[in-house]
Amino acid sequence: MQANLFDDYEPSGEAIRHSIGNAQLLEYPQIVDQAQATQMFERLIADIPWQQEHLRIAGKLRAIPRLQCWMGDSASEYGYSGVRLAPCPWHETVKTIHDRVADLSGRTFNSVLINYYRNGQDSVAWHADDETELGDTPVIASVSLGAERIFELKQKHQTPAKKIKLLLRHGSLLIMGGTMQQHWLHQLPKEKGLLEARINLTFRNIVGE
Ligand SMILES: O=C(O)CCC(=O)C(=O)O
Ligand SMILES: [Mn+2]
Repeated sequence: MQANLFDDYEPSGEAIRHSIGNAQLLEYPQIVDQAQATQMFERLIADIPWQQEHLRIAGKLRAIPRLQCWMGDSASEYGYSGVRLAPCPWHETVKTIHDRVADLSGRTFNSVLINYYRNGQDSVAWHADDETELGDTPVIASVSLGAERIFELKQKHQTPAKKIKLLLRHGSLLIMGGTMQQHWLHQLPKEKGLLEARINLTFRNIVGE
């Protein structure tokens, strides 16, 4: 059992702690320098076996608005909204990013969902990363490469629901922890006119392996 990151761990000076009630967010604006982030971005675009996943909505199979790759230790099969993903083996660059995240957070992760947003028309809708295989209070470490995008958070059970917007920068890390996934939803909205691509890597731990 790893220590609770947010209770027992004092983040280094470069971290911004967002205190939002019972949920916890840590933001590291730059975990690798810009040139290295660009190199990583280009390598991942070229090397990752990107997949187009589909969801069944109202009886129709629809392509989700982004490409994805599920990567990790071989036992970390993962499912959401009826889609089951078998992991690809770790890519060297993803492992390098993982190790940087592990250094900063004091945690290791056995899997990562990688999203490729080709332009501002790609997005992810309101959801929480609350699948049972992630446990009750998952720590999700989210690394952004490429185009800056707005990331929105919204309270689940409050009226009016509090909403928070963050700008996710090239080479940044956002760590969501505590009861964040129980009490908040998050999304990456579409952005009109944006032509540049973005990659997001959400490192996760599948429990019970
Ligand atoms: O792209 C992002 O910043 C968020 C992705 C996300 O929420 C997810 O993959 O579950
Ligand atoms: Mn998510």
